[in-house]
Amino acid sequence: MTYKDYIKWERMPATWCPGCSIGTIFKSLAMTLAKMDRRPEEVVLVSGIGCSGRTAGYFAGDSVHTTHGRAIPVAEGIKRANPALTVIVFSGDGDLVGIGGNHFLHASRRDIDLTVVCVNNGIYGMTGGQMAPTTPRGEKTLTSPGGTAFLPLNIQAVATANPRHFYGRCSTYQVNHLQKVFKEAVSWPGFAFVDVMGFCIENFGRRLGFKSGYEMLFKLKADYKMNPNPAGLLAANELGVVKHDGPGSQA
Ligand SMILES: Cc1ncc(C[n+]2csc(CCOP(=O)(O)OP(=O)(O)O)c2C)c(N)n1
Ligand SMILES: [Mg+2]
Repeated sequence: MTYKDYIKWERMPATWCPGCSIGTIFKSLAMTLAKMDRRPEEVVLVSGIGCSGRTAGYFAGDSVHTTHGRAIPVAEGIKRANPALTVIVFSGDGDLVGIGGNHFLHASRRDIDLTVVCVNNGIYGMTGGQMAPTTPRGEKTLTSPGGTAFLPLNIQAVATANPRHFYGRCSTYQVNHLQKVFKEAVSWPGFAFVDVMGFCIENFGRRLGFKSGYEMLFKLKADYKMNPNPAGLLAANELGVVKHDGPGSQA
């Protein structure tokens, strides 16, 4: 198995803009699955709507491209119907914690055995770069030209509110760490949320003054530090894993 076995090459090139972070994140997931020797037919990939949601169409195994915000409940249905499958949700921040936020709350509360990969580019990318619940305060977007007034949703706090939890924060820059956390999340027997700091050059970065995706990648390098052993929660600028494998909500 190599990462190439998980990608529908006949559909390439992808619709993603040059310099987008989604391809790196998808390739990292494919590399992880190859290393874990999970064959494509053992995996189902479920996406919502958005640029990140297009991934379902490029996965060379069974996949579902659901409606906006509904990837998690569809994935739960698949997992319940066939618990032997590895079910992975791969979608955007707007999709998973904006419109789909209620499903995130309750699937994590019920500790459904899913891996959720959230491409966190801080924006509604596909629709032109509107402010999302993940947009950092003060940043200019299509719908907040003077800078957003609001703090972003604390995804880590929501994910770790449950006694049993797995929350990973990764970045598109640190791909070895990203693959390590993907492996841990896929192996975790319960709800695992991986918040991947990505970026959108065309509908967000240019408005902020970046000239290329490459520049945004190096901003991620500068902004985030690795914390291999967090004592409690990760600080806002830290990458790592926060997990607790105590009794789940069903125990
Ligand atoms: C019910 C519904 N509401 C709104 C939309 C319009 N819409 C399409 S994609 C999207 C945002 C996607 O943002 P995100 O999930 O962050 O993905 P990205 O494009 O940034 O990867 C929205 C609001 C829709 N398709 N369906
Ligand atoms: Mg987004």
